[in-house]
Amino acid sequence: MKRPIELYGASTGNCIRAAVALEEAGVPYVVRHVDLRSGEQQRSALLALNPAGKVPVMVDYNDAGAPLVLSQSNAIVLFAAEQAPEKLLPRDDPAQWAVALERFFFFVTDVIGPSHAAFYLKHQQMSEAARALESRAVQRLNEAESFVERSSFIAGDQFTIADIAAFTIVSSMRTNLRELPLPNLKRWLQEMAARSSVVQGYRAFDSDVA
Ligand SMILES: N[C@@H](CCC(=O)N[C@@H](CS)C(=O)NCC(=O)O)C(=O)O
Repeated sequence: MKRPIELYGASTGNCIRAAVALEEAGVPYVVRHVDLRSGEQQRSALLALNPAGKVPVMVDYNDAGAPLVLSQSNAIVLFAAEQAPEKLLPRDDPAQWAVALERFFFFVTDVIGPSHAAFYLKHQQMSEAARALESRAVQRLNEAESFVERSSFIAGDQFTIADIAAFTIVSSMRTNLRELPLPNLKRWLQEMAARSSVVQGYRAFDSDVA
């Protein structure tokens, strides 16, 4: 019998994003909790899988020999999209496929990247640089309002990997957005929060088995 996919992680945006994608694709997985506060990510068992000592880490014990180990949340999202063709990434229309990828990378590189760098700088006591990067990320989120002005989802009328990349980061930045007039992005955020894969993805790290 095939061993289920293992998802090492904790209740953080990057890990939840990976869990939401597996949930949405209907891929069975088992959660392996990593206690970041006690530094479990630096212990040998996790370092053997990801020498960077970070989570999420996904291990797929497929039949093809060596297990597949992925240690980037967004690679796990793309992996999940491959497991459920059409569900997370439209394939029939090349233009829709390209827009979904473009918006996925918009969030990965223009919002998640700067926002994580800002978090790092803050912890390095570089508050001014952190604020500059944070406001850059918020500025990009203002642009995302137009994505959902005329459609239900970030890349059109279908839920895609772009919604997954967007959700955890928009959700974690919602206090920065409170005063901003972004009615469509806020409506989208509420709808995403109620989506079953999102609810399950958030719960994944509350118990041992998802
Ligand atoms: N680019 C990676 C970032 C992974 C990352 O920064 N993980 C954080 C939790 S969200 C972590 O493991 N932090 C623990 C540490 O750095 O010691 C991804 O998207 O998966």
